[in-house]
Amino acid sequence: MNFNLPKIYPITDRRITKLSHAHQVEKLIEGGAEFIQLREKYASPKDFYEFAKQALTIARRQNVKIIINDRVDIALSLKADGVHLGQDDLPPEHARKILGEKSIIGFSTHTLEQAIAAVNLPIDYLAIGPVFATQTKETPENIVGIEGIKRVREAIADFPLIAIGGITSENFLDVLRAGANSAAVISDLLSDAEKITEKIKKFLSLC
Ligand code: TZP
Ligand code: MG
Repeated sequence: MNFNLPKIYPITDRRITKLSHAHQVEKLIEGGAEFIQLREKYASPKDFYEFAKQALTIARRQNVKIIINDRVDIALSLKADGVHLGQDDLPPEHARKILGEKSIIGFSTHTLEQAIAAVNLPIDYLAIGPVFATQTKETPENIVGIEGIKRVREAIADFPLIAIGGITSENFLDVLRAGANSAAVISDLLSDAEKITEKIKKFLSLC
């Protein structure tokens, strides 16, 4: 792994914040974020490209890494730091061919079996979730719980593992203690657009 995976991995959401990705990135960086995913489920690829371009301009000034959700084409054309793919997206081996060795590729898994299979893919980290109930994903898979994180950690040795889904500053440390290297968070960081910076500082103060 040629990058540092911070313990908190914020993911942007325009529906929750009513803010542009760039503005969210600005607020998250102000609070100490170093590694941010841009997640855009509703805009056209054309608009997502423009949103991501603006967000990247801000992130690059601060040396913050930007991962693009779903869209290998956008990550490639903007030279983003990487891409995050789900089970139904372009498979990681094809994304790797397109993006090259230096790009960061993350991959979502929702069961122990998927996580075990994922460690053989050309990816830099895997995500397991949803750990807890979440309102953010439109059709969430079954909850894996803290026990699910522990089982995945036992099965994958020291492979970089991100937990996602329903993570808050209240359960964050339990998630890390269960074996996740990092927690990806949307709603608990973003639900009050005025407090994004404050909220990420709170997470970081717990690490
Ligand atoms: N994948 C699994 S759960 C989830 C995604 C994208 C949503 C996480 O959002 P929140 O608001 O942190 O539960
Ligand atoms: Mg996806």
